[in-house]
Amino acid sequence: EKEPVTILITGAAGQIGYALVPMIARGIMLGQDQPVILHLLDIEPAAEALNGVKMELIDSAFPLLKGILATTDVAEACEGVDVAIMLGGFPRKDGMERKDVMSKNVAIYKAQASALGQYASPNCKVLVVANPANTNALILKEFAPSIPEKNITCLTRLDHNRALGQLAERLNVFATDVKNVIIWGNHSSTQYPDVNHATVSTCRGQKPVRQIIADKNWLDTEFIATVQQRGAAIIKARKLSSALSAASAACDHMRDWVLGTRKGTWVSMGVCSDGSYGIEPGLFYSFPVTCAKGQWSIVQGDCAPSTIFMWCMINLRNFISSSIVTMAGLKIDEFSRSKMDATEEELKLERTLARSCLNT
Ligand code: NAX
Repeated sequence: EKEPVTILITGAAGQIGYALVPMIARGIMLGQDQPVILHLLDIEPAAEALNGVKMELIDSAFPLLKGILATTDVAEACEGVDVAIMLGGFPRKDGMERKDVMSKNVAIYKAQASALGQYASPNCKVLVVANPANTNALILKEFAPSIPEKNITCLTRLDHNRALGQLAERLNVFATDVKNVIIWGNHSSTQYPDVNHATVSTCRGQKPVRQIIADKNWLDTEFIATVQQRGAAIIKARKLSSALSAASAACDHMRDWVLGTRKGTWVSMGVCSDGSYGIEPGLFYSFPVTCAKGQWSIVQGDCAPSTIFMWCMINLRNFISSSIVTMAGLKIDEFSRSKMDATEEELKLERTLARSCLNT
């Protein structure tokens, strides 16, 4: 039998936590042959509810579950963890300013980064789910310098899966028949769900989605807006935000990262930009990635000289300002470029706001 993997879940008494812990304990995240130990962290006001979750885990007698720690002590929770799923955060309440929410979360992520850096296993893989997810990941990176930058990611897989779901519904096929959509940028309403490289399997093989869905207008407007606004639509319907789909996406994200993506398939992950596609290095931005041997890499795609030339022209600005020069990636048209830039701008603004919160 394999050695157990220790997994930290922060905000474990919350609604995503309640959906996520049984999925992990059933082997959906790391595989049916992988025993796990769960470290559940929440804050003092949620301590009793957290203990209730622990009681239910005991009552489930999960064969793969080799240990449960439920605590409100951050240091204890981070001790020896191999994987950290960060669900804990301060929710936006009515009447709260954006800056107030940011300031609360920046403080939380700064403190938890230090604890992870100090107590987690040196190669711990981190997934930030709590909003603002990309910026929380950025803060975590800045305050946990001992954790390799490539080990810190944020969740945009839910948006990716939502895009697959919308296309599958429209085409009346299974979600598994559609692949290679891309979520670019921020996990917010400025994200850009891109179908330009997506394909659908038909009886005549894989066909581009753009070839099968002739209604360009639907793809360029309604589809994008539906994916961007899906979180709000769920809140309207359920009177609660997405939980089971978020938990499922977190499992997909970690499973693909640890066990690898399928050949010919990429997924979307929020990762620290290396300058690919002209996105400012250091920003946490969602890119198409493939994973192998526990490492993700940004999809670089075709490198025809004309593509490289076009890419250089578009990204002249970043070419000059960045010391990192990467190869040209997937072909990006003007429509996509402007949407990718807009979501990058929002991330820069969030970073400025987060840093100003740290200084006050
Ligand atoms: P809940 O409010 O149900 O749960 C959050 C939990 O975090 C609570 O139990 C709270 O006590 C705890 N918490 C607060 N401060 C903490 C701290 N300092 N340390 C540890 N725990 C702390 O929210 P839930 O619906 O579970 O959502 C969790 C987070 O995911 C939210 O920030 C939410 O905005 C975010 N989401 C992100 C998504 C994504 O795709 N990236 C999608 C779903 C979700 O909206």
